[in-house]
Amino acid sequence: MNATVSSLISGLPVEDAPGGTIAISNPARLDEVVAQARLGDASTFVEACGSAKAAQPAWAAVPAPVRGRAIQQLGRLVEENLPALARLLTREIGKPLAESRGEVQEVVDTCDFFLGEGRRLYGQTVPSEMPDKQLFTFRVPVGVAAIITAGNFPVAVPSWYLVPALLCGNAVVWKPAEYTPATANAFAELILHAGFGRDVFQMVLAGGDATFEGLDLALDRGLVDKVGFTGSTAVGERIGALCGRYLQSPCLELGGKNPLVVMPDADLDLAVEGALFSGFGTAGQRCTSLGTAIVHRDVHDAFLERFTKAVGDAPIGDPTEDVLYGPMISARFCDRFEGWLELIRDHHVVSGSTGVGRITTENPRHGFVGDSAKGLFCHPTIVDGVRPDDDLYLTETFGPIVGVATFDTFDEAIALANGHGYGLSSSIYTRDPLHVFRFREGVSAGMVSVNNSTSGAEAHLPFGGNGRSGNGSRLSGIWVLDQFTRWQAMNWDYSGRLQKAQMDTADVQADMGFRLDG
Ligand code: UN1
Repeated sequence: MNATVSSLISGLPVEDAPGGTIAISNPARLDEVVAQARLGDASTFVEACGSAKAAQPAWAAVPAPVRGRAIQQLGRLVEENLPALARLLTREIGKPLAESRGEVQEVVDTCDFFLGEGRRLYGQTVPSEMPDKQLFTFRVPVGVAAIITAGNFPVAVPSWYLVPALLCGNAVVWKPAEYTPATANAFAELILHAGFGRDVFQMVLAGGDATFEGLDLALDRGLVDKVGFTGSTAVGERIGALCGRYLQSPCLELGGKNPLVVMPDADLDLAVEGALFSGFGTAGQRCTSLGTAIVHRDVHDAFLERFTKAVGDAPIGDPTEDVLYGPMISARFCDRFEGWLELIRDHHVVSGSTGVGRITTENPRHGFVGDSAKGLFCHPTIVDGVRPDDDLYLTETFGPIVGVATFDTFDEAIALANGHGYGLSSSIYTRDPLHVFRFREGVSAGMVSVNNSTSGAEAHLPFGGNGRSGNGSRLSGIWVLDQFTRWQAMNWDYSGRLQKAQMDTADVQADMGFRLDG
């Protein structure tokens, strides 16, 4: 298949391409074009927001349980199409098939959670301080949500926004990553077949600059009420500043430099397994990927030896085979990763593969699965001797590279876990509950794993970070409802009189001078 895909405004493909046309290659076989994408521009984005704005009130008027039914149908459609969507995802971004299936399953899980929320979406009844008066709270949809997502999780992470946003009665404009248009198009088709109105869901394919310009215009015209963004910290800062000008607080899910602390009492084999999965799964291109393993001096050498062996032995290559990881997502990711390898300094000790950088015929990887010359494959790299003043310690390096730092005291471990300023995910390997709770209290991350890797969040726990990882917003589970609804407070006075709060309120008389004998 070599489809041409376009923005979908009110369910119809946009035929022109003011933002140009790009060809997306399979990163594991660069000579295979997966799709041609026609890109829109700022006005495409604004048009989509306008259509969504017009459609939103009618969608909000649909009873929430009925909206939940559309979510249910979407979940079933995604489930029925799971193998095809996973195969496409693997072709477009090179994620190993097992991971791609897991990612599509995450969409199903998200739908399964929110279909029931359509029958809850609870507000509260609250007692009034006066008689014959009742207080209530209601969740009210925000309006139009503009959702801008990255391509490393081209369906799971978008579903974390789109599913609850739609369930809550919002209309949505989705701008997927421009390097995953085929997967985005397939997901959009499933959404459009699930029973939502055609105007309630819009998809815009566009480059970053055009999207930013379109977002600014749409905000200025009052066509966007909420922005959701998953991507880099640098872009998140710009989006946060833009939304702030319009008195909006976006939902920002940004980068990470996720620590994995190995205590001297840890099960070292388990810690190595966790470090392997979270450091190198998805070729390290997850926001939850392991950044630095922070290892107690007493077990450092044993950990490093086992980790180096595990990484050295891991099968890497063709993502349709049983591999730890496949290619980089695209040439852009590959080039950027090669740049980050320059952060390795003389005091570092490198291990994990038979080379560093691109895997090529001249720079081969022992045991490579398939033909490395066909795609954008990179060696896994372990960098030991990482220090808190290293650029490598401070920088999110989106790719297959893991730093290793050493500590002596628990306080040093906490300082290393937090010192880079990100705060997304974190992990500790220990058998001591005291260490677990001290770590949870001390670490600045929004997510903490105990004897588990930094990645692999389940779809119904709050997902999000602090510091450079986000603005405190949380996705998933019941917590994301606060992103896509606003609380409306109502009071109803049926006394037939004007009862003034705080002034006309009855009091109780206590004998405050009373004392017990003795
Ligand atoms: C991301 O990298 O943007 O927890 C999200 C995980 C996945 C989601 C990662 N379920 O690793």
